[in-house]
Amino acid sequence: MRIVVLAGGVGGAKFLLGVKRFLGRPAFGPADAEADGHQITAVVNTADDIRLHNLQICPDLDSCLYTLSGVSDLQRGWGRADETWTVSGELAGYDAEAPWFSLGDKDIATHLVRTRMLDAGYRLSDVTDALGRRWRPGVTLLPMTDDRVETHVVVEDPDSADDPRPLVALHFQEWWIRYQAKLPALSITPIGADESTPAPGVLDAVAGADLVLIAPSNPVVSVGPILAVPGIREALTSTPAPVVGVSPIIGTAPVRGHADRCLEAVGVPVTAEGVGRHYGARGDGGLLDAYLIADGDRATVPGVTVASRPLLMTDPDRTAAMVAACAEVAGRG
Ligand code: FO1
Repeated sequence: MRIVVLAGGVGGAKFLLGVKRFLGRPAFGPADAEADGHQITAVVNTADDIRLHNLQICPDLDSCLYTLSGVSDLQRGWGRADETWTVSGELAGYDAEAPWFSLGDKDIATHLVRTRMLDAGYRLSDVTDALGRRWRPGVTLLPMTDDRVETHVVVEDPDSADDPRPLVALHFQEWWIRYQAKLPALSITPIGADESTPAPGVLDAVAGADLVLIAPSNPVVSVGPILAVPGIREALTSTPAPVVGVSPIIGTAPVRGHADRCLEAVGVPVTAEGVGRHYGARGDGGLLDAYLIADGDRATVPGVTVASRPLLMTDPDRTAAMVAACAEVAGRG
C-alpha cells in the first residue's frame, strides 16, 4: 500500500509512527522505507525553518527524522533524547542571537552537517535523504519544497512604546517560542511560497498514492504552507487516491501547541468542524473526501464523510487505530 502523509512536526511525527504500525512495521526505526513492499511518504512542512548562528534548522523535518528513528525526546516533543545544552549555554554567555531558541549539542551536529551540504549546493531533499541514511526512519521524508519558504507573523511591535504601536513581522519561531503565540497575529504568511516548487518526488508520490492522509498537524502553520506550494493542492485535487484529514482539535482546543491562536488569526473556528470546513470538500474545490474527528465531537462538512474515533495519539498502536479508521472511512480499510 502506498500512503502519502502531509505532516508538520510534533503531531505529524507521532501520526507517522501510527502509519508505520498500521502497515505492520515497528513504530521506531531503524528500518528501510520499502522493506515490506509498502510505501510511506511524508511531505513535510519546511516553513518553520530558521537560520540561526549561521545554521539552517528544519524543526519539522528533524522532529519526523528523530521521532521515527526512535532517538527523539518524546516528552519534549522535539530534539534529541538524552540531550545536553553546553553549546547553547555558551552562546547565551556571548549574548548570541535568539537565546529563546534552545539548541541541543547533538541537534547542532545535524544542523552543521545540513548547513555544510546546503552551502556545497545540495538541495534540501538531498540533505534530508542523506541524513535519513544514518537514521533510517522507515518513511521517505520529503521536504514540501527545496526552496526557501519561511512563515512570518505580523504583530504590533512588543518593544515599541508608541501609540499606536508600529507593526513588525516576526519569524514564526520567535512568535511561537519567545512570545508563546500570545501576541495577536495580524497575519501569518509563508513568505516565498508563491515562488517555490514542490520538491522532487512530491507530486509523483501524491499522484501514485493509494491513500493520502492529512496528519493532525497545525492547519495554518504546518499544513497551510504545504498547500501553498504551487502544484501540491492541485495534485491533491486530481490524485485518484482518497484524501482523508484528521482533526487536530479535540473539543475546542488543540491537543498541544498553539493551533487555536493560529486558527483565530485566520478566522477559522477552533473546532473540528471549523478545521474540516477550512480544508473543504474535494468535490467543491477543497481537499477532503473524508475527515476523522474525536469521539464526542460533532462536525458537518458538506460533501465530506465524517467519522469519529478516539484521537489521542498516546502510543503508536492507538495512533495506528486512527490510521485504520482513516483507511476504512476512505474505503481502503
Ligand atoms: N520549541 C520550543 O518551544 N522551544 C525551543 O527552544 C525550541 C528549540 C528547537 C530547536 C530545534 C528544533 O528542531 C525545534 C525546536 N523547538 C523548540 C520546537 C519547534 O519550535 C517546533 O518543533 C516547530 O517549529 C513548531 O511545531
